[in-house]
Formats: sequence, C-alpha cells, structure tokens
Amino acid sequence: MSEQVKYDAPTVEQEIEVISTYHLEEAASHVVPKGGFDYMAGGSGKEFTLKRNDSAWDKKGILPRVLANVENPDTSTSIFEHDLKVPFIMAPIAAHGLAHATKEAGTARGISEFGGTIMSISAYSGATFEEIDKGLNGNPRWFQIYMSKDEEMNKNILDEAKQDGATAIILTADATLSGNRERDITNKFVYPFGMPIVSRYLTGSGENMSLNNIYAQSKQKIEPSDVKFIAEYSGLPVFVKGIQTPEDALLAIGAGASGVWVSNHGGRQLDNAPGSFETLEAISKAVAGQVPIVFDSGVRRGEHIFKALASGADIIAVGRPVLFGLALGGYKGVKSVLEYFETDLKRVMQLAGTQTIEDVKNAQLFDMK
Ligand code: FMN
Repeated sequence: MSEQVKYDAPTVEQEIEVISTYHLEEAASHVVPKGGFDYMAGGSGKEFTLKRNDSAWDKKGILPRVLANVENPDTSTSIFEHDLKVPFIMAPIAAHGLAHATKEAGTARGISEFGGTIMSISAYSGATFEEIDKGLNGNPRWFQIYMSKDEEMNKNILDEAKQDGATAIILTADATLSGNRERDITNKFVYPFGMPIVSRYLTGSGENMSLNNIYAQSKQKIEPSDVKFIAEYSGLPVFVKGIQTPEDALLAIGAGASGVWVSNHGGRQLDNAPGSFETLEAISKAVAGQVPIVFDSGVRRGEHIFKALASGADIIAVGRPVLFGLALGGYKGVKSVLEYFETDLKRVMQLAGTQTIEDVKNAQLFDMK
C-alpha cells in the first residue's frame, strides 16, 4: 500500500509576507509534495465541516466602538501559570515534517523566537521531545496525548512528557478513529517518517503507516475515567480536546478536566458537524467560567480571534496557518505567521475600541442572521 518511497519536504528558511493566511495555503500547495499537502489541508468526507469552520465566522459581526480612548491595544493574557504576550497558542499537529525538513523543531524555534506563547506537542510528532526542546529553548509546552490501549505505556508517555517540561496535558477525544479523509485515500497517503513518541505502542515506527492504521492501534474507547487517570497520574491540568457540546464540556469537568478545548479537529473528523465557532457560545454559557476554554478550528484572522474571545474562549489555538508558514519559510515562516496574527489582532482591537483582552471578552457581537 505504501506509495511514498521518498518525500522531499521543503527546506527553505525565510521570512514570509503574510497578506492573509488564506494565501498561505495556496502558496504551500506549490512547495509541499501533494500527499503531504492534502493531508495537511484536507478534511473528512465532503469537507462540509472544514468549509463551515470558515463560513461560521460570518454569523457574528464585530461592532466598532468609537470615542473609546484606545491606543496600542494590549494583547497580553494568562492561562494557569503562564503569562502570554498574545491570546493564541499553537494547536497540536502531527507530522510537521510533511511541511518542512526541520519538523516540529522548526516550529518550536519559530515559536520561541516569537516568544510569549505555548507550543502544543502532538503525540504523533515526527520529532523527539529532545529535538523539539532544542527549538523551544525553554518556552512553555503542553503535551497532547493519543492514548495507548496499554495503561503502562500511557504512564511512560506521561512520565516523558512531564520530564520534558509539559505544564498541561491535552486529551484529544474526537479522534478515536480517523475521519474519512478522501484525499488521503486517493493519494494512498502514508507517513514518510516515524512517530518516536508513540512508536512504542505501534506495530511499526509509524513510517509507511496510514493514519487509519495508527488510530486503530491507539486507544479507541475514551471515557471520563481516562480524564481522571491522566489528571491523577500526571498531576497536571488536563484539557479535553474535541468538545462540541455543553453536555460533553460538563462531563469533562466532572471527570476532573481543568480546561475545555472546543474544536472539531479542523473538520478532519466527523463531517457534517457544525462550524466549531457555532458551538462555542452555548458551551461557554454551560462552563460558566469554571475552567478556561481553548478554542480552535478555522482561525485565520485577527477578527476570528476577537470573535472567539468575545464568545467565551480564553485562549485560541492556531493550526494550519502555522504549518503553512513552516512549509514556506521554516522557523522564520512560523514567526512571520505568529507576527501576522498579533498585528492583525491589535488592529482589530483598536478599530473595535478595545484596549485589553478583558475588553474583547466583554465585547458584544452583532447577530448577523
Ligand atoms: N489534533 C490533535 O489533537 N492531535 C494531532 O496530532 C493533530 N494533528 C493534526 C494534523 C494536521 C495536519 C491538522 C491540520 C490538524 C491536526 N490536529 C490534531 C487538529 C488541530 O489540533 C486543530 O484542532 C486544527 O488544526 C484546527 O483547525 P484549523 O487548523 O483549520 O484552524
């Protein structure tokens, strides 16, 4: 079944001009091998949810407040023990080596050079903790776990993540098997390199394996007791990622989650789910400030960050745009994308008349329906 004998990931390191992150996808499609590009950009099924993650933003408008006495808005915020320069962090993403030869270490370096944010390390990373650590250069990191069916292996992985300095664990609960990724099936996509963090529980290293195969070998029956186990064993705050309903948010909190991560996995799992942004407000009302909410899926502009914060999110996670930045410019490209989001958010905050992130959270959005 394996198709990709050789995979030529981009190697260029350069700052990139980000007019909008939408342009980055098109540009990346010219430098990333097709199988890798489709894996990164694609969604599941007819890609309804992938597209809906974008159109969902149109449902709410931002009301510009004037005479607001705002200058040089302050984008800083905090979560748990971390003071952040911006209210956005890196989402956990597998196999950055598809985008760039420096793999997750390149992303990590871009993040550390930008500073003041958090990298989420995927269990399906193509780089080791040590390699990523060098790039991160002391910057904070959270670890996202795909569990093994074997509890001892889960303990080992959590031990390693803690040793590496993870300050929170993200339990991804919406990917107990792969969504129907039609692009990957058409391309006969298999990972061109291994996954050192989880290879201990796979029948191979991950190299030449399909996502379907890897998910099938990971733990599929995820339930509240898994949240409790991770929280108790690691002693770290646990986010449950993939929450799309108020009921599941409360279930996660009841099981010991210290945070709720609203996401539909970038439209890569259950197709025909609503846009992630459409689910946020009801979840935030149900959570009612008990724990912080991280939001992702479809964030491409400063306006999106603003709307998610104003709808109850505390922190926003960015995914594909950073990966496309990595493809186009290595660590420098990652930094350029993060700088774009910071600049764009500041502009939106100024024009909306909001000086601080607290002001953004209190802003009233306009119902466009
Ligand atoms: N989420 C995880 O929890 N673990 C993963 O290993 C993971 N791998 C991903 C790989 C790719 C190429 C992409 C695009 C997403 C992946 N995600 C993973 C989902 C992201 O964490 C995040 O939910 C998604 O990228 C948000 O959608 P957006 O990038 O379109 O904004």
